[in-house]
Amino acid sequence: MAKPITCLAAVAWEPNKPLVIEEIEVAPPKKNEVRVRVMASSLCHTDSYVHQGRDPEGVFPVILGHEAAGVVESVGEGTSSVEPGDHVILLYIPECGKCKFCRSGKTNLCSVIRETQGKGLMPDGTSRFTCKGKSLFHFMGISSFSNYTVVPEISLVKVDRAAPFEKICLLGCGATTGYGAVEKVARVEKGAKVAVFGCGCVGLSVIAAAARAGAGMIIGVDTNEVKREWATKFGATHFINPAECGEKSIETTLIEMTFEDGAGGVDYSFDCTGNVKVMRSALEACHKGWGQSIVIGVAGVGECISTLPFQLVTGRVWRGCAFGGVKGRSHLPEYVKRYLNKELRLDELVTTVLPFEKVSEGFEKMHDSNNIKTVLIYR
Ligand code: NAD
Ligand code: DAO
Ligand code: ZN
Repeated sequence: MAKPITCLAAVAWEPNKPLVIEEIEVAPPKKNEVRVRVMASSLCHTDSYVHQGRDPEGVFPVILGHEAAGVVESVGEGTSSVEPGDHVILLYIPECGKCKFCRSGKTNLCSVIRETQGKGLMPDGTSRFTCKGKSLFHFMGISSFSNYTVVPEISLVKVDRAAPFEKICLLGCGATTGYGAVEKVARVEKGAKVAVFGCGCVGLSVIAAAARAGAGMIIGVDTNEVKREWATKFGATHFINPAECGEKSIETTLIEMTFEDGAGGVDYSFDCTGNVKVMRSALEACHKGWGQSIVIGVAGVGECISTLPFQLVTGRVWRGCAFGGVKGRSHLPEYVKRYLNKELRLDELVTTVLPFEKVSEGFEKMHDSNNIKTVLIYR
């Protein structure tokens, strides 16, 4: 029978106050739960957004972190898909395989633990974390800024042991989101014309996936000039900094660049910025009759998107996806294999590696325009 573990975690006691490395207690996993030793966790904007108190549904005190890989330490009763020692990636979108959403075959948005996960609790409505006599909330069902965490069995997936934790943690969110959006949502075909707005980890993964799909034209768009070289390195055939467009809008520029047989516009566009104005440009840069724009970026709470309805009446399609439409337990083992076979690019996306205790420095690094991904390594 597993016992409580005492370990270190970065605790966000209050919004917008520095994270504090504290000694915490992690309770044993209950029925259908797994306790995981976190080995690597990368930083994502959602961690920072919630930490800053910008999500009104964010609860504190909390252990943040949701993009992670580790080793199974112990399993609760009834757990059958993993055992101690297995290497796993943690999943903020679980996959139960049984709920209405999983059974539909139309979405990856498994909803069986949605309510408790959204409240920062495990499915039984309680927390597994305690610090100084206080219960701490879980985050996105993961809480990886801790040496140990407990997650439902449906919120992790066993992967090949040959894969390095400090790279495959990116498959827990950013990289998978980009690849999935191209392959599972848009289904970009050979020769297609693609525009990618925002060339961070997500946008670069979109570019790499579009290149792999054989897209004929891949146009990276970013306001940060540094991203020209990054986009090109990942497979963009063109790059535009909107500042270069002068009086013209970025959408007009893209329509002109792709003009052929009397009409212009891209077959697929992807918003990887989270800026609602950019989302509109991305839609309006699409080809009349069939162009699809995929919203990936997460906008600020309460922000709305808009366009003229005529844009949709004339056949452009606005879609969105979370985690690239990828079903974690069904699809991620294959993504890990593809990484090991050098068919999926993760290595170059990791620009900073820090010991876990320097997580606050990692948050600072997110503002550095040369930084793509910061990975925390755990001892
Ligand atoms: P990032 O900050 O590393 O990259 C964003 C890029 O957009 C930067 O290079 C920035 O210079 C560029 N940018 C900003 N404003 C722009 C503008 N007006 N025009 C063109 N480019 C502009 O972020 P990331 O980690 O790549 O994530 C991208 C977005 O995707 C974020 O909003 C993130 O929250 C979201 N996200 C969504 C999912 C999902 O499942 N839907 C998953 C992960 C991340
Ligand atoms: O099922 O209602 C639901 C919500 C599922 C999670 C959606 C996540 C959206 C994007 C995440 C951003 C980056 C971590
Ligand atoms: Zn489900």
